[in-house]
Amino acid sequence: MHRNIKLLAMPVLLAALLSATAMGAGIKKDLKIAFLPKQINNPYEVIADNGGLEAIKEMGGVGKVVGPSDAGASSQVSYINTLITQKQNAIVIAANDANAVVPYLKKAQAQGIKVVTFDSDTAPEGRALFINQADSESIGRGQIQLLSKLIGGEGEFAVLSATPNATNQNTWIKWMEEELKKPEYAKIKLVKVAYGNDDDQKSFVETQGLLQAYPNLKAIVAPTTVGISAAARYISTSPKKGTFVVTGLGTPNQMRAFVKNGTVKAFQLWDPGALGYLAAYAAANLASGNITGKEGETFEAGKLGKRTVGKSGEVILGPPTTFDASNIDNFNF
Ligand code: RAM
Repeated sequence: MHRNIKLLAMPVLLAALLSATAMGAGIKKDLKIAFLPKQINNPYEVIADNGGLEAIKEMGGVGKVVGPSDAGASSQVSYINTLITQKQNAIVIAANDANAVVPYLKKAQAQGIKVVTFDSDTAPEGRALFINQADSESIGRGQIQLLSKLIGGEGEFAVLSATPNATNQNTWIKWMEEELKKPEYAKIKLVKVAYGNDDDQKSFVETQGLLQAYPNLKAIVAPTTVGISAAARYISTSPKKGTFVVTGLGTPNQMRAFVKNGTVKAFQLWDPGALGYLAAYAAANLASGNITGKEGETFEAGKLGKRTVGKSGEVILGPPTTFDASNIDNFNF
C-alpha cells in the first residue's frame, strides 16, 4: 500500500519538478521587483511592463510598475529614490537618459538592490544587465535596408526620433548613419533628425514641420512607436498618402489601420511583452544570487528558455520582425 501511494505520487512529483524547472527554479519567493518604464502611458512600455508582471507572477514574486508621464532625462529620479526607500529587491528600468539616472541607480545597487535596464540602457555602471530587444547594430542597419527598398534606393528622408537623450534611439540612429555610408545608398540622403519626445502631439507637429521644411522629402523613418504612429496619422489625411513613405518601429496594433488603408507599407519591431518578461526573469535571477551579470553566465527565463549573458552584461531577446499587409494580422500586440 505504502509503495503504491509512492508510485502514484511519482508522476505528480515529476510534473511539479518539471514545471518548477521551466518557471524559474532557484528563484527566491516573494521577490519585490519594480518596473520603471520611460513613460507610464506609452503603449509600447505598457505591453513590456505587462510582460514583466506576468513573469513576476509566475515566479511567485511581487511586481509593480511606477514611472513618469514624460520621457524627460531626469523624470525617473524621484521614482528610483522611492523604490530604494521601499527596499525593492530589483529595479527594471528603461532609461530616459544614459547618465542622469546613474548616480541614483548606483545608490540602489550599493544597498543591495539589483538593477536591470531594458529597452534603453544606461552607462554600464548603472546596472548589472541590459536586456536588449535585438542587436542594436542590426536594428539600425535594418531600418535603412527597409527604407531603401521602400523608396527605390534614392531620395531625401528624415528621422523622427523620440527624445534627444534616448539611449536606444541614439544608438540606432548612429548605426543608420553607418549603414548609409555604403555605396549602394549613395543616392539616399538623411536631411534631418527631428525629435517628437515620444509625445504623440509633438511627434505629429514635427511631422508637419518636416514636410513643410523639406518639399522633396520622400520618407520619414521613426524608430519609435509613438513617432511612427503620429507620422502615419498625419500622412493618412494628407494628399501624400500612398506615395510618401512612413516606416520605422511600431506595434502591429497601433499600425494595423495605417497598413490596411495604404498609408504604411512596412515597418519593424519585436514583441515588447517578451522583452519585459525576459527582463523580469533576469532581475529575479540576479536577486536570487543565480547570476551576477558576468559574460557567459546563463539563466532560465521561463517560457523563453535558457539565456546567456553577452558582452558588457547584454542579453538579447531576438531578431526583429518586419510587418506588412501579408503578415500583420498574425500579430496582436
Ligand atoms: C517607443 C520608445 C521605446 C522604443 C520603441 C520602439 O515606444 O521610445 O523606447 O523601444 O518606441
